[in-house]
Amino acid sequence: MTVGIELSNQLVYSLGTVGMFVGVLVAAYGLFGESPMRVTDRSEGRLLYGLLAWTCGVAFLSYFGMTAEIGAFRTDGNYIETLRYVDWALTTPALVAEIGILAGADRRTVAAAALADFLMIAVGYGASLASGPLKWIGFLVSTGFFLVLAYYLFVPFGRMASEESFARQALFGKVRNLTGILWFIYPAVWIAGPSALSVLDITATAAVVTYLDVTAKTGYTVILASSQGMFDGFFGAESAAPQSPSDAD
Ligand code: RET
Repeated sequence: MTVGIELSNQLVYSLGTVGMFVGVLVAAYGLFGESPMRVTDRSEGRLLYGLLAWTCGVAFLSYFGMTAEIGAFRTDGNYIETLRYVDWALTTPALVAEIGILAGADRRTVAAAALADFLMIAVGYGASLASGPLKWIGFLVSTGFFLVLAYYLFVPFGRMASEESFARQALFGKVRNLTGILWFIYPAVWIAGPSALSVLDITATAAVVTYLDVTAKTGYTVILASSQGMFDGFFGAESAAPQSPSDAD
């Protein structure tokens, strides 16, 4: 079925595919290579890179599929990308879990935050398909789950992270703030775009969401990798942080 996608939409999604591929490469190198682990021990570092490889890998496939116009359809004047929601449902809980692991949170708390995230996406998808008042009720319920998630990120995770090492607290702060701030743009774009008011057209929405997604996934992966020391030495020896007092002289 053709849905009338213009070339520029496909261009946007191809750029997204490339952006996610960069994330896959960085995460795979962290997972399988001999990259340093400055902030975590090796087994936990591998777990974090593994979750990011999954996150960027699923998004890579999803963007590839969206470039090929798979799973997109129109209802009631709305335009829905099914692959996008499948990607988000499978990967955003992994990003949330990763922040919880960095905070040193217990499993129950991490699972509760990841569940709130999953429900936010699932109900959001339902709201995209619905029309009339049901759409707005769905939007409000999804936003409610989002606020629960934000509470977990800033309150229990923040409290638990304060007992961790300084390097870990710094990394936790970076990815938590990236997530906490960037993710608030998604519901605003959802309202403005073709899922609801259609003030933004399909291509403009695709461009904004692709930019947000690549930052939330590949950007996140690069932040983790750079804090762990993967890029030390790439930009000259002087930018490499000293490992121990004996390395400093
Ligand atoms: C929806 C619609 C309804 C209300 C809310 C939403 C939130 C979505 C978010 C998505 C984050 C996606 C990420 C993807 C990375 O690739 C579902 C748009 C609150 C926060 C980070």
